[in-house]
Amino acid sequence: MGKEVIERIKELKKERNAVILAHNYQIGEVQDVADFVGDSFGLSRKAAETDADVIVFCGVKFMAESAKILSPEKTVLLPEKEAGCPLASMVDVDGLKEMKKKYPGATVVTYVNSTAAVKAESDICCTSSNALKVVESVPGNQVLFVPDKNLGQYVARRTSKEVIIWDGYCTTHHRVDPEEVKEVKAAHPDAPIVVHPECPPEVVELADHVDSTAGILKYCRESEADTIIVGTEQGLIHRLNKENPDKKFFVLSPKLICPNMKKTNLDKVLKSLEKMETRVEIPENIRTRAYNALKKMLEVK
Ligand code: CIZ
Repeated sequence: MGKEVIERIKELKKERNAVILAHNYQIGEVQDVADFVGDSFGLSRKAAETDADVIVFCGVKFMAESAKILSPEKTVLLPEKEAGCPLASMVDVDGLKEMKKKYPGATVVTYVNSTAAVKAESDICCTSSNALKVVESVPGNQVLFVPDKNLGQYVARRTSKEVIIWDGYCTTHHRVDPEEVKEVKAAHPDAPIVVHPECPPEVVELADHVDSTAGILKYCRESEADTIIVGTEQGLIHRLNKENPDKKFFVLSPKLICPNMKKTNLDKVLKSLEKMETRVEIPENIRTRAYNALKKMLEVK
């Protein structure tokens, strides 16, 4: 059954001239069938460089939107239409407009983990790896950082700018408790702990390294340690194990499972290609403004 589904996905992928993207947090078998595995913005950029007509984005909705923002001429499909992101839902355009009125001098820096509509209302986007650099690059001393408060805190503690932080959080990373980190440290005293900046600041402070998923992959590749504790969604462990067969990886907490990321499976990928569903569409006036905010981020040196 599994093999048949994979074969059918491969056939249809050719027929449709499609490229399959899987986020680092997807289940292993979905990662294994994908053309590219990575973070949401990196994947969107890779897909834009291909001559594919169709992008199947195995991830959550805001990620598929990012692919559409960069590739408006391609059909972008989200295999599981209910795969949302609680963090992205914690800010809407009206709320953001209110905050902009309250802080008219602030530059709005929005994490890519946000809807296209919110990106369109922003001055510039950032990822979890370039957030500090982006904040430092913008003119003026006041920044409104949207929507992740933990990434916002991470930046605020490392910049002299005034950072007004939106009260959003990733419901998966935010659950990690500093007590768990202390317990894991005691159990594996020689293993470095690397965490995502969406974790609470008290967890970040206890870590040996803080980085995006791409940064965690690099750290683990280059580390001389044979055992590493990883504080991000557990889907990343699949890729870490594949790329580093001689090392051992443990997820920092059993709570690090994103239910939305686990909604996509091979059957849904196949159905998506068969029925060409669910198409992600963005009104052009929103797409171009969101594109500008992403483009500005790319111009930061
Ligand atoms: O944008 C992404 O892919 C996310 C959510 C995290 C990361 O650090 O790659």
